Amino acid sequence: MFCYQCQEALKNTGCITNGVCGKKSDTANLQDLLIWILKGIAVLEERSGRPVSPETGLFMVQSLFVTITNGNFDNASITAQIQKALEIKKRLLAEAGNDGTLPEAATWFDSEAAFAAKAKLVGILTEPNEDLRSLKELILYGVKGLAAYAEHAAMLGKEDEAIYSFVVKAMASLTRNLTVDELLAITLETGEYAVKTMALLDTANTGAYGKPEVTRVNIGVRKNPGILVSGHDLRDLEDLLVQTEGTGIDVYTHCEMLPAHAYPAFKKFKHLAGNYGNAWWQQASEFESFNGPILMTTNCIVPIRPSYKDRLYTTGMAGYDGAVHIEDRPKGGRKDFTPLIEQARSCNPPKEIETGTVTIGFAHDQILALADKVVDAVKSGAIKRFVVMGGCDGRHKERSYFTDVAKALPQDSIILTAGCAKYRYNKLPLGDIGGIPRVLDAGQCNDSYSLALVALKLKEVFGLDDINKLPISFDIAWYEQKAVTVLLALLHLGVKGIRLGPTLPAFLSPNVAKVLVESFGIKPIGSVEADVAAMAAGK
Ligand code: FSO
Ligand code: SF4
Repeated sequence: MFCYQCQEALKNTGCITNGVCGKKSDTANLQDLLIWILKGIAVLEERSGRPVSPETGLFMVQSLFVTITNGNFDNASITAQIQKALEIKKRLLAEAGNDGTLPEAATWFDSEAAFAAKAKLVGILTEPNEDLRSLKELILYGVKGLAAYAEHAAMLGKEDEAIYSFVVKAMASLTRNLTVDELLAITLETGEYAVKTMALLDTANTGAYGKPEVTRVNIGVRKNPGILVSGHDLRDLEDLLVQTEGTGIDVYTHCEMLPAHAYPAFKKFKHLAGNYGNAWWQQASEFESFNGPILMTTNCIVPIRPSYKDRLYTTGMAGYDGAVHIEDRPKGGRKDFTPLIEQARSCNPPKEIETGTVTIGFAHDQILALADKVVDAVKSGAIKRFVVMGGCDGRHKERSYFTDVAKALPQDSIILTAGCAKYRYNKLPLGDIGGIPRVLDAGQCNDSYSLALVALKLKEVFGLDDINKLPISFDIAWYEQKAVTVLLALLHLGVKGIRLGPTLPAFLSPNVAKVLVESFGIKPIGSVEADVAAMAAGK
């Protein structure tokens, strides 16, 4: 195996025997094979000349989602996805015909017994040129992230053929001998479609569940047994809340599911009891003390401890060998969460690990409702700077940087956040500025879209011609491919000078990193003191 798609890549170079995330080499190889076949499907789909069908589009994004960091560790489900991919490819190839110019990714077929051997020949390192490999992987990871968001939107009935077509175009392009400039152009286009996909998911979420409202969420526990829901899929939470209503079982959110509490449709469920725990990487001890069943709707899963192995369930694109997988919902129906509900009845209530509340729900409508107040505060000098500190959390010790920056930022600065990165500072007593909390949490990582809308609105209100003239600094924490998508979205929107940490991606070759530095001013995080001083000075 060779994998360097996330921030925890071994020695910031790449995982080669086992993933730091817990991914085994056979799983990594199967994921590589799936990606390679998807590239072949994309080439054939392009040849068809017709719009990408919702079936193929959804299959592409779901398959990409399967390969995201920490999402699916289950060889059987990845193998099943490869089988489906080969069936789709067979149909497309029969239609297109093989004129001898197709890449092998489009024409290769074999039985399951041959998957492991073939997988070893089609991984990341098959592109020998380090810069082309770097750009191709940057595009692939951006596409993986937006695929995850497109999948969530599809589960809520919102799909966009233009996004599926872009996924096909981008994946097909990865089979071609393109130049650095051509790949850079697709990289930037990935950012454009990242914005479109986050906008689509925003519409899907708010259309289904209403506009997020400012909400205080309990982080303690009640006395009933509970079910804990983690990951990003709001539709799964909905199905579970409906099925647990009136059962005496409470439902708690974990990590990226916290923002669900801000949606009016979920507030109606009185047994949605609170948020339990912190960012994904702390799940092992938190899942242990939760005592009840846990539902992982997406990444990030960490290798499961025996103490809760029989309580952990996956669904959707998530998977873990040995964990029960809740099957997809039938058309027009709901997923069946009976196994979790039955198990919860005999479980102890969660053990309390924290008490108090966190305040959430500052998505674009809520922040824009505060716009007059915010603008006045900026004009009066009460707010001197906004610092966008969204993204992902992770287990590296260096990530204490983000807590320390939050603490060290001057009292006249506001932190805008989204994604699980917030757990580094969302429980700190940072106070408010004239009633505006100093940490405004827009929601999940995909709700970084909200932060972009707010920036664009402020640019308009202040009559500026460039987003970079706003008093906003970007200090982004990244971990996996959705953060790559968010980063490319920000670049597409013209944001310059983003600080990125805790390390720059291993998949950026020195030359590609240089281009990003020179064209967009991307820089690695530095020391807390230096960065806080630089941001306060507008740098
Ligand atoms: Fe975090 Fe994991 Fe949301 Fe990611 S839980 S790390 S960027 O999956 O998607 O923020
Ligand atoms: Fe390593 Fe990250 Fe790949 Fe896991 S996803 S194998 S930790 S680079």
